[in-house]
Amino acid sequence: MRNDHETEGGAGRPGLLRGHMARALRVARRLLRAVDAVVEVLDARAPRASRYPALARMVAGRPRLLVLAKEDLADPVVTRAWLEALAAAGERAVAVDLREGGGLARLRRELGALLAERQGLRARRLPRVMVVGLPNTGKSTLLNRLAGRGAARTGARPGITRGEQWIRGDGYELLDLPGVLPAALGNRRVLGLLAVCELVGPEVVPEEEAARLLAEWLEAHAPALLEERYGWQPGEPPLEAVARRRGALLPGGLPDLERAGRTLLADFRRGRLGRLSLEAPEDAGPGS
Ligand SMILES: Nc1nc2c(ncn2[C@@H]2O[C@H](COP(=O)(O)OP(=O)(O)OP(=O)(O)O)[C@@H](O)[C@H]2O)c(=O)[nH]1
Ligand SMILES: [Mg+2]
Repeated sequence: MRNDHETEGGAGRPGLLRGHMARALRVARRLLRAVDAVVEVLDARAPRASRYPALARMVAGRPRLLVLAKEDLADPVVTRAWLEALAAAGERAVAVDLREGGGLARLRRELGALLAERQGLRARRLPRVMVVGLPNTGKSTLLNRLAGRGAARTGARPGITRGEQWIRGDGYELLDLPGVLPAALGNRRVLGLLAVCELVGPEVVPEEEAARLLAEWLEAHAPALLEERYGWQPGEPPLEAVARRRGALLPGGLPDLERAGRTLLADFRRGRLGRLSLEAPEDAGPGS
């Protein structure tokens, strides 16, 4: 599967990573040999954009399970299509709602099957599983779910986990790592999608840019939603409709597009716009 971090090159230049992320990549690389399986956590709303090729390449050849987290926020029909496309590409993949626990039984089964393929570790020690992925995808929440307790710190913004931590789970040892950002920062559109999903923060993509991208996406893919929720009329800039409907006005009555943008992003991120997927497997590129 094509991944557009690659198209503009340079992914994996550690010089551009922040300190704890560069460290996380080094730790992941070093511990890769010591783990029996790798769980790669993606965002179900943007499974292509949220897959980081440097990580994918690094773990290539290791028993691997892809987890499409935040399934509760994604379009279920599109998620099913992703799971089928990934299966057809020979990947093990499951979709989970880590808030409510949906899909966890399946995830446990898949992980068990993956570990059962590993030979020679039975009875000698607990299997070790490394959890990798972009910031804020839900890695620590997943670990807590698997461990059955709140052993790892989680939070609603990228960059919560700062160092590696082994956690004893239900029959596994789990390694939590900080999220690692694409270093290339090359493809603005991919980054924009990540920002809309809050996998990268405003220091990487300004909120205004993320809001503009989301507004354009909604206009192209879900105009009825804009009409219904914000009274948007075709031809009108969506953020103006949001501003008007929410009373986000500047002195003089002009629409406050910055505030409208923040509102729109918050509505999307909290699932108030319904379950939306920004990328479908058949799209030529991320979010197109
Ligand atoms: N709606 C929804 N929210 C989720 C899900 N999984 C995780 N979250 C939320 O996403 C946010 C990030 O979760 P974390 O587990 O801290 O993410 P992380 O990947 O460990 O993040 P870093 O440590 O910053 O790399 C938290 O607010 C979680 O509650 C999910 O399946 N559905
Ligand atoms: Mg974490």
